[in-house]
Amino acid sequence: MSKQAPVVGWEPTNPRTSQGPELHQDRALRTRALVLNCAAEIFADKGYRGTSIQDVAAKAGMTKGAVYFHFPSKDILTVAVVEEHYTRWPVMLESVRARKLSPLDTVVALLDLVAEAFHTDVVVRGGARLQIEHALIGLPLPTPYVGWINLLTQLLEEADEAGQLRAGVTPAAAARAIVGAFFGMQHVSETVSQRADLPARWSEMRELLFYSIRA
Ligand code: LUB
Repeated sequence: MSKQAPVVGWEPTNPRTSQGPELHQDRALRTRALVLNCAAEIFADKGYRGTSIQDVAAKAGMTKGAVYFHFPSKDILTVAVVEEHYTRWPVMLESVRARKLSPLDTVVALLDLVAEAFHTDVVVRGGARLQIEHALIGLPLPTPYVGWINLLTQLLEEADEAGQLRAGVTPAAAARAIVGAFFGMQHVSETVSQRADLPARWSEMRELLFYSIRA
């Protein structure tokens, strides 16, 4: 973990990678998003080592030079994909919060969305794989997991206050267990089935996890 930045949360840690030149131009923004998505898809399938700027350019239908204009190096592109995957979580949290569910049901609904994103969203899949491969990457990545552990701790504390937790369940310990179990599950699913079995694995894990913490 030596190259991980000592920053907690979901904020970008490398402003340079988050703002390429000419972001005020719509077309530049769209092109940048296209490159990011193409890169995420290749990173998800082939990993950091198996991905070249040339592959990304070919997939995006542009020249290597055009890719380098937006992302001056492979590592800068890599960090941008990981940072992009962290932008997904606050959006999901907001949409679940709008449903005004109980605290514990909020946790379940949120993790359902995360599980779906691991199945369908190339940026989440690519970002998660790159986070596992962080030791290969020459720039710091955002600190993993801690943002989720903090958020789930807070939601489970609310659930505890609402009498929704089984006696003896500690919110912070449960939050760490959920994040570890969830991330481990998606990694195993990626390894054995390229995440094809992820919905089934999440559904069985959800039952087990919430059975053990629900009052
Ligand atoms: C989340 C990933 C992928 C954990 O929090 C993180 O750092 C995460 C790292 O790639 O998913 C989801 C419980």
